[in-house]
Amino acid sequence: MTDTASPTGRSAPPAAEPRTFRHFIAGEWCESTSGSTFESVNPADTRDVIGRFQQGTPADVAMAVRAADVAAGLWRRTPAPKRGEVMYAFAALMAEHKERLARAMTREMGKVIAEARGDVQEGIDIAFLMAGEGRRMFGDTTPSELPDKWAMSIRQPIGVAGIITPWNFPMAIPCWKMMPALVSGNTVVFKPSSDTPHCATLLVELTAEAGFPAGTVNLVTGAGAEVGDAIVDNPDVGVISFTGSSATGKHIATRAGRQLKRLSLELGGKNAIVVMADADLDLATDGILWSAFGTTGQRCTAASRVVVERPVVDDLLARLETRARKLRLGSGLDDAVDVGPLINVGAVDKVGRYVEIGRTEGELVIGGEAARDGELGHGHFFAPTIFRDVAPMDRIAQEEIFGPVLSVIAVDDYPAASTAVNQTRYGLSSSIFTRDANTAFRAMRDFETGIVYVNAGTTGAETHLPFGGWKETGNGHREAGHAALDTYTEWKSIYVDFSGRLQRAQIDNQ
Ligand code: UN1
Repeated sequence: MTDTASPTGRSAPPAAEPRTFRHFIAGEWCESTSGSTFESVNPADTRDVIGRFQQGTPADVAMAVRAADVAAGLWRRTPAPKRGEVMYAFAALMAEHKERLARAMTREMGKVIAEARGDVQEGIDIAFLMAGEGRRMFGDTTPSELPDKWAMSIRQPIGVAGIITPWNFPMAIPCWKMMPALVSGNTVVFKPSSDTPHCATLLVELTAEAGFPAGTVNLVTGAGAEVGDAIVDNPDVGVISFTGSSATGKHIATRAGRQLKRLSLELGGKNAIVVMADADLDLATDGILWSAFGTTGQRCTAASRVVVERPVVDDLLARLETRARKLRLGSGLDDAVDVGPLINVGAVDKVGRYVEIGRTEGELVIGGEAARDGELGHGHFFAPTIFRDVAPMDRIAQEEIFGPVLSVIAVDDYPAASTAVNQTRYGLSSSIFTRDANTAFRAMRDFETGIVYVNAGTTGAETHLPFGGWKETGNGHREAGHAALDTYTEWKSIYVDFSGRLQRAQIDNQ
């Protein structure tokens, strides 16, 4: 594990000359047919170049899919408990290397180190969960309607899974997708975001070390228009899983739809926290700040709306403002830092544009600009921002900003709060702070989101429950939990007739 001559240079100290990393295809680290590379830089300090990565091409994708297709023949016949054992080894390796992986993640993606550890842990959790799935993967055995006949259903792998992942959870999300795909007997072609190719490379190194056979996990880095589209279009890729923007999700869905391809999408969110007048306001303040400004607001599950009963608006806002002023921005490797950078300059521009829109819609309470003082000037920092007096249909309350911008919406009562929560085209996560059990149960029933929290913020999903959203947040699939297996398997229903005669269902037994 300390071999500095490893093909990807994983353990080398930061070098003056950035290293060049490679694709991983058919068990070999290899260069792109393009002959060109791109850089990954530290968003907290763009002078820090993490490495150069292969600018992948459709030809690279074709090779990776071929390798995955060949490997799929053997892998699907490897007993699922054996596949689970390899996954268990991978999970254990991730746990062993948790700190190294977390530090690399903070350097490349920017989230503060405690959160990066959480991201790695989420990968470990799903790997252990799915390792165990190798010994479950339950189907049903059920009585036949006919005598002397057996009926059962089993799951079977689809073949090659195309895994296209974002930068905001650069280890957890690839693991959420690759682990269920692999344990159910599929092989993988993995294209990570071009903002976090190093995190992806580190993960793939560990899959190889854990013993996933050559060709079961293939990594191709590069642009969505080149690599992503080629994966989606390749007829030998049977299932695609994508997490990212709604715009890209619709683009992928259109292409995949032409081939009637299985597709799991995890897209935008505009998640709301409701604060009832009877709530514990200190607890609500903790939950709101963590959900809105943790990961610099760059979670699909981040809270970007607070819907609050009018009598406590001023009290809640005073607490939020006081606490938000104390949040420290900086490099996430510094333990004292609360909020890291945005991912890139495009994100700073986008958040800035929404703040300008917000100034015309609500009243700015705090923040509202990029943070460029001193060392921060080398990175993509943006001050935590709160708007008040926002109306439910205002643009800043409707459109996904994916940054540290929170809109506070005042309402008269629970029905108005519930309506506001649901007045969005997204439906990932929601939460309510209340001390009234009846109100809590109404929210659990009424909120149109895939995840509902009571007396907690909108983030913090655990890997053994289904993860995903309603409406335009997705297309009906779920990640995590055993629900994830539905994305990566085909059901096969099997009938065995041991009567020795022709038995006609729905006819002979009537
Ligand atoms: C995401 O932002 O896409 O619930 C994933 C959470 C994390 C996962 C977020 N466990 O916030």
